[in-house]
Amino acid sequence: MKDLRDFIELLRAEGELAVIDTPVDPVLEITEIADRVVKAGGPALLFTHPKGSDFPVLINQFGSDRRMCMALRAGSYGEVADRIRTLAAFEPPTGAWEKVKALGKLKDLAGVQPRVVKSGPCQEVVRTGADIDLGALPVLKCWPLDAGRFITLPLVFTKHPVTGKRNVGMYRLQVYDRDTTGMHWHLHKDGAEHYRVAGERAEAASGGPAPSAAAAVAAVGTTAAGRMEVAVAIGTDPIITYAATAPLPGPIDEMTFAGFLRQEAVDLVRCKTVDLEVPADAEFVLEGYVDLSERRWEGPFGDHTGYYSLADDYPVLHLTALTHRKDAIYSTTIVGQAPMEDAYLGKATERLFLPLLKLTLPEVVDMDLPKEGGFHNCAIISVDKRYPMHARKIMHAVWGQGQMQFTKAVVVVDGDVDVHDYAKVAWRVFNNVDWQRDVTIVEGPLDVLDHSSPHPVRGGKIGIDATRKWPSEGHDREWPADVEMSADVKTRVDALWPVLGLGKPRE
Ligand SMILES: Cc1cc2nc3c(=O)[nH]c(=O)nc-3n(C[C@H](O)[C@H](O)[C@H](O)COP(=O)(O)O)c2cc1C
Ligand SMILES: [Mn+2]
Repeated sequence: MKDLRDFIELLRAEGELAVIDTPVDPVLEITEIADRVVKAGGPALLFTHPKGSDFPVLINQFGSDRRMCMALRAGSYGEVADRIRTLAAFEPPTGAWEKVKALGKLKDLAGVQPRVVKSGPCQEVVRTGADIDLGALPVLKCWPLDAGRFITLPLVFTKHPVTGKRNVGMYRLQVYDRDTTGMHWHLHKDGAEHYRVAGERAEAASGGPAPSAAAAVAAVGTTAAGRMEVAVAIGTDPIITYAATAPLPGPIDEMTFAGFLRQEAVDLVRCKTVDLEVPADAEFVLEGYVDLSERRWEGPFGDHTGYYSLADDYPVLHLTALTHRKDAIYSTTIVGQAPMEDAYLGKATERLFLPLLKLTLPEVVDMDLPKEGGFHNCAIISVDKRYPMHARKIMHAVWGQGQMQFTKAVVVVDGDVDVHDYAKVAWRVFNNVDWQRDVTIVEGPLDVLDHSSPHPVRGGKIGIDATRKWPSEGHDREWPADVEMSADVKTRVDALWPVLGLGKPRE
């Protein structure tokens, strides 16, 4: 499997695809259909006749655990997490057998760096100048109060203006006209950081505020005219699409991560009008630039919090080329009230990044990021508690950890609690917490999408310590035991059960 159409064929063969030939409007109608289907656990949808466009629309490709795992080439999230854990273990080989195993790990990493190839199907059709028309694409208007049509599953490629390192992030694009869109990279994201550094350098070059040391180095991906180049791929191998959503540390190339995940290097092709490379097998590619001083009103947009994200000023992407396959398929998603398709992308991240979190926090047993909290509003974390106030340490570590910094509520439970069983978590929280002693409220950065704080991008966060309290934590009273039946009685009743006439035994 190397591209989106291979995945579509796999979905078809596995009974995971419904093809809809009836003409359907990308304005609101596809949303209503896809919303009903994802909430019912239904298949991926291929609309062959979206109204107003010759290109078919694929939606809900990731919309179940099974399809998400198919995209990851794995039987379960755990399989992928295991590969990441072994890779991250850094254990020096000891015996001969260990050395052989270490070689296997190295092989895992060799050959996963992206390679640049001469040509690719994403450039079968090249449109420039007046031939560029985003209106030809079946871009969805997702929700009634959306400001317009939004490209919702784009892979945005930029290079760091100083280091030249590539970043790929998924940032939605509001279509303004034939050849301009919004560029909704949030303040904290890597694309926005590239843009910030490029702006700083342009200011220094034009004799503005004090030039930074960085400005002395030749610029990468920026032109003299105060622009930063951007390329956008739409419709790729789903593992590449997933990689663009993954919360990797800035310097790590999402395309190398994708290569590692699929155990095969990603083929990239040079863009036609900008100095960037994009997946050779993509369905569509937008090439262009953002002006370093231009901003335009973006949004509102029905977002994955289940609310409309508020309109704000964002950079503008100007297209210099639109390239695509001859029979390109437009790949998209909708977000809104959970569960939606992105819940499965989020679940994959929760599972795949747990082993990486455990590298610095080995006492963490498990974590659950409820989709109802949009993955950044709540984290439930179980911990093998080793010293007084350990739960507080976990809270602060989470608030200092990459995109987990946005977590508005961190709930810490003991290591024997199943964090995915919300009823059990609620039982522990409602009974174990002294609301005066066990709560920590802090202030810090918030996700751009938060609407609850009186100020944008900063506000309050809560940590709840729902672990059993120890005398060394100032809890001098006895801590009661869980009410549970003893194992020998359970075994006796198991044996008795068939003759009691009470139906199927309890799980
Ligand atoms: C469907 C979908 C849409 C997203 N839209 C945006 C967006 O518009 N702006 C944004 O900053 N992040 C958005 N994200 C989240 C980012 O893709 C995610 O934080 C990613 O890690 C960013 O990459 P980066 O760390 O390289 O900046 C979206 C994620 C998904 C799954
Ligand atoms: Mn990144």
